[in-house]
Amino acid sequence: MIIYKDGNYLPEEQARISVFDHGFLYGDGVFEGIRCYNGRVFRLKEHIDRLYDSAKTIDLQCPITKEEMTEAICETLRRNNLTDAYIRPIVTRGVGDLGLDPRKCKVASVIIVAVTWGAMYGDLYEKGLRGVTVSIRRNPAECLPPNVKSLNYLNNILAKIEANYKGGDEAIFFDTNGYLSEGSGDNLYIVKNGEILTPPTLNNLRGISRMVLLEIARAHGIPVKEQNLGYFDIYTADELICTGTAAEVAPITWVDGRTIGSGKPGPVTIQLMAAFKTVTANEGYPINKK
Ligand code: PXG
Repeated sequence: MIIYKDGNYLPEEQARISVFDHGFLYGDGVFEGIRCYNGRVFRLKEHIDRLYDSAKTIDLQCPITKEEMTEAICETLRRNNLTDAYIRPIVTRGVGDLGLDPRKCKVASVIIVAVTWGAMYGDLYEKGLRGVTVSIRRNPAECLPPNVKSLNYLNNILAKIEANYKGGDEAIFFDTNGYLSEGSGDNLYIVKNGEILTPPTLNNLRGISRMVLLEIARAHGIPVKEQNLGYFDIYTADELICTGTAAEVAPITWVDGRTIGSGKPGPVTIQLMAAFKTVTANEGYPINKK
């Protein structure tokens, strides 16, 4: 495996970070998760824009331009002979001392890892996932905005741990006001009476797959509303859907012991899963420019 690090393409064993990197010491950094389908990187510009917006929010200067980042991502895929892959660009604060002051870190570090990663949930796309509403709340925007895709994922990991021991495939987060937020690594939607309802993005990550799902829904004439939702809306939904770059589009058919809708992936979910597949198979930034 070849890994990009700070301008070099290195074998995995040589791609090392310092124990004084604040990404490691404090989770001080940002990242993206991107997929490449059939030699084309899906929504690459949107992912790179979000990476730089995450960095800007935490006052982190990415040492390479967006154009250089685009090229480094494509070159990492080419050097690994990958045409279908999951790509993880990471920007860390860089090497400092044991104090948390980021001014001690003179240059940020950029790492890009690309791996083969098929459908994340296996046969659950047909069976449906088990969702668990967790007691831990999503970080509020006034503390750490969920819009920042930071290297500090402990909030999400605590949710995942709780879902794991309660027998779920994915956690369902609420915010500190009791409104539906998102999953540990995906955005959530309910289908009710033929409409798609999803929370506004102040309390969750502005998912790129979310943007795509809403575009597809509108193109198929399915009405979409962004509004605050609660437990009641989850339990009484006709269908429940989650989306993410890793998860793609997946049905949730069980939550906290309640069957959602028919207990099987519903018609709107099935339609959107198929449409999402078509879009990902046909769009994207080509890694080999002619
Ligand atoms: N919310 C959160 C908190 C995420 O981390 C999404 C929503 C979906 O966003 P995109 O842009 O991918 O549609 C994410 C994405 C995993 C995993 O293992 C998931 C993500 C990142 C890293 C790992 O499930 N996240």
